[in-house]
Amino acid sequence: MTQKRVSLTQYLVEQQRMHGHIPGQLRLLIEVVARACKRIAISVNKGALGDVLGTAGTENVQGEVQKKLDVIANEVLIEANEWGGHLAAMASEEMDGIYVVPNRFPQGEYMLLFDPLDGSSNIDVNVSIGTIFSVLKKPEGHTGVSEEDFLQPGSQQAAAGYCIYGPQTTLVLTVGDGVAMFTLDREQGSFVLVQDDVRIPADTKEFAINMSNMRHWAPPVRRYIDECLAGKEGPRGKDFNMRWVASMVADVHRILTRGGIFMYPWDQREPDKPGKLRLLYEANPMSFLVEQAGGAATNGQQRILDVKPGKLHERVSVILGSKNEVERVTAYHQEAAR
Ligand code: P6P
Repeated sequence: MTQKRVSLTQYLVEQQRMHGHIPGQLRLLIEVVARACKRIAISVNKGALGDVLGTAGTENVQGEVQKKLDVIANEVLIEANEWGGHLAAMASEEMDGIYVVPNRFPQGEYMLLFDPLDGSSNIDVNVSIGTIFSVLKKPEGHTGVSEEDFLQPGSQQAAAGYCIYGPQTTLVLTVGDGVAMFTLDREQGSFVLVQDDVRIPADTKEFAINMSNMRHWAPPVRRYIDECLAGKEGPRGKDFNMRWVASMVADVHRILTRGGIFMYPWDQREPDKPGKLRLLYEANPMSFLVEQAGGAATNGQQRILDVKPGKLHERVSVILGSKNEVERVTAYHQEAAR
């Protein structure tokens, strides 16, 4: 007798009944985001057949060339979420400022942040990419909504997740009560629970970093990677494997699935930039997921979820994954700072 599969909707309703973590507006928000991800998956899966590859001929706020799918994914998320009455505003890697829900729609108490399609450099070469999203509550007592309302530390997130468009289309979600994974059943057209209570092993033998930047790293990162490369004969006494998909969603999904450490650290190429990845809609949601799965996430100095954002598109150095490894790298940074 095959086990009865639990849909995303049933999971959310049962979580609300058991734990009360998921008020109606938040459940609606999660289901609308999941539906938007299904729409995005359809475009992603068409590739060249859907005339969605290549660049859009525009640049985003980061000065990066936008891929057609970046723009499509952003529009899908805006259109899917703006009418529901659950949101006050949205923020996206692809938009300079916040998107306030138009007056023709009711305003809600939540704010949605997203990287609509992370890993864009992989789109044209058919490597897994994903949508990353983060949910904050609008601060109490504020009439209207402003960019300032978004500048909350990641510890304030009400929910976070991503949808990875790979061999499977899988939605990974936390509302602060562990991490669950839902794979899209294309015949039913719905996300189905495939793993509940995801756990990251505290130790690992696998690191993920872009090795081509080695000469630019700060000493603590260099020390950690050198020790991994020294293998059994070195101070770690074990051999390590390396992975780098150059798609954060794919690298994080591997770590949630089998452990590992992911690093995109500060490097001296642009010393004023704390790191490449964005705090609010990449590092914070991924850090929330990783911590909820028993892992750790720091910027080398402090817990990423404690970082107080100064601006919407702020960047941060990211070290996340298996707890003991993240703590080791962070300790190396703290030793170097002393
Ligand atoms: P690099 C994708 O563009 C991204 O923002 C992350 O998904 C990924 O981890 C990183 O950049 C890859 O950067 O410098 O290795 O291409």
